[in-house]
Amino acid sequence: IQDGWFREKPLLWPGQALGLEIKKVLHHETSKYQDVLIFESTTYGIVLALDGVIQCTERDEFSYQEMITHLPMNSHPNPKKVLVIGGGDGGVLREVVKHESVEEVILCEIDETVINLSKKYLPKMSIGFNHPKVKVNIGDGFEFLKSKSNQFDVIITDSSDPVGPAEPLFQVKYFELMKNALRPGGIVTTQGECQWLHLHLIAEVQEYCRSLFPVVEYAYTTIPTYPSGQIGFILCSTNPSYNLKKPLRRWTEEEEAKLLKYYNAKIHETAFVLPQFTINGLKELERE
Ligand code: AAT
Repeated sequence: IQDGWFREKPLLWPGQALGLEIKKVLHHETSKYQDVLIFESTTYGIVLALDGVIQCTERDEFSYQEMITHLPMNSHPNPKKVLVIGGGDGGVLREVVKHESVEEVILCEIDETVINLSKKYLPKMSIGFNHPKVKVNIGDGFEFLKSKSNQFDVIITDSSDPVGPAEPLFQVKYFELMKNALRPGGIVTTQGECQWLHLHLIAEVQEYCRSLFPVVEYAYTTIPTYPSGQIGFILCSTNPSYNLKKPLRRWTEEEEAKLLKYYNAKIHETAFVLPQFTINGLKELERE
């Protein structure tokens, strides 16, 4: 925070940093796990930042939360049990319960402070916690998964970046644990960082996903307040016949207009179409 502006701490994207003008700091503390800042911005509504990195803003959160949820959910024929790792603001929960097939959704967030502050300052996202199908577990997602097998149809890892508490969530062992926790035909999706900045990381994660899952795909969305205005998703399926690039289930256009602000069946398909520098870069890195 300097001269009334918030500036991101660019550990994973050196040389660039997004700035947002602050109207008012609402809360700032160091929790057991991370530095937690909530402020009102002049143009993006309320903002949550962890360890100096923006996690969500009221103005553009729907792009990320809808895409990370509906890409896997609409690729699954009948998702009943869903697990969300991270996601302490509640936005992904809000999206998951839009699917009527869902019987139970468990959220495992490491930092209770994020949940409590989101309930106080981010009501449009934390509304997700109020749904009767939702159960909350406070703890490390990696540890939580160790005791789970054959339980979930969809697992969504809505995690922060791989520095700090989310570091284990980008390791191969974590993907093995997720695979083991899936029921037959299950799908996992994880926050997949940014093509402009992290091709190395994307290539590495994709490579070990391919050693575990028969189907691995990369999709992305646009979002002004994440680094370089884009964030990706890595989707993996245990069923080799699934085509994650096409929604298996879809809402009608009227339902889309009512329920959604970013996702629709058409954008589901285009989200997997990658620019040539990404295709070339990933191929080159795979050869290394
Ligand atoms: N929907 C908001 C987007 C996020 S929030 C990521 C959440 O993951 C945080 O609340 C954080 O406390 C939680 N988290 C981090 N590590 C773990 C862990 N090991 N187990 C469970 N939860 C964890 C992501 C924004 C992406 C930002 C891109 N630059």
